[in-house]
Amino acid sequence: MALLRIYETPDPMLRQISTPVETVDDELRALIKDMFETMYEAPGIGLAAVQVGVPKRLLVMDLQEPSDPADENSPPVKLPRVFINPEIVSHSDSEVPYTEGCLSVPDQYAEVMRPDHVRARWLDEHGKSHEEDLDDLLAICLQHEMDHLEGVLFIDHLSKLKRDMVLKKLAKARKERGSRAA
Ligand code: GNR
Ligand code: NI
Repeated sequence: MALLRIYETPDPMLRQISTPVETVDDELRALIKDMFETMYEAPGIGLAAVQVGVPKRLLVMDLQEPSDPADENSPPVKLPRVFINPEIVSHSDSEVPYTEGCLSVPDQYAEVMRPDHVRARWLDEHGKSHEEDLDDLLAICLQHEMDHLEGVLFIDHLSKLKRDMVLKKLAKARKERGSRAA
C-alpha cells in the first residue's frame, strides 16, 4: 500500500516515451495497486504509469460515475480498469469537444477535440487480451492516457496561445500556493 508521487509539468519524466510491458507479474500488479490508490486519492479518473515515474505502457482508469445519475454527490460506483500495452485499432471520424484536466497539469482545464468512439486492444492485469469498442468519456480518457505513453499532455493539443495561458495560470497558482505555505 503506497501513494506514489505524481510528476507534474514541466518535469522531463512526462516527455518520456513509455516502453512495452514485457511480463505481467506480481511486481507489476503491486504497481497497479499503488496506481489505483494514488488515482483515487488524487482524485482522478485515469493515471498512466509514467505520471508516477514508471515509463511503461500501463495505465489505470475508473470513471467513478455517481451511483445515482440524478445526484452528482451520490457515492461513486467503482469500476477499476487496467490497460497494459493498449493500442487503438480504429477510431470514429467524428470528434467531440471535452473539457479535460490532468493530474500532471494540476487544476487546469481546457477543451480538447478527440474521436468519441475507439476500438482498442490491450492486456489486463492477468495478461489476458481484450478488444472492445469504447465510447464517450471512456474513449476520451483512454486517448488522454495513451497520449501520456507517447510523452504527450492534453495542453499539447491546444493552440500556442491557449497553452501559454494555461501554463501561466499554473505558474500563478503554484506561486500563490508557495507563498501561503511559507
Ligand atoms: O482525472 C482526470 N480527469 C480527466 C478529465 C477529462 C479528460 C481526461 C481526464 S484524465 C485525468 C487524470 C489524468 O491526468 N490522467 O492522465
Ligand atoms: Ni493526464
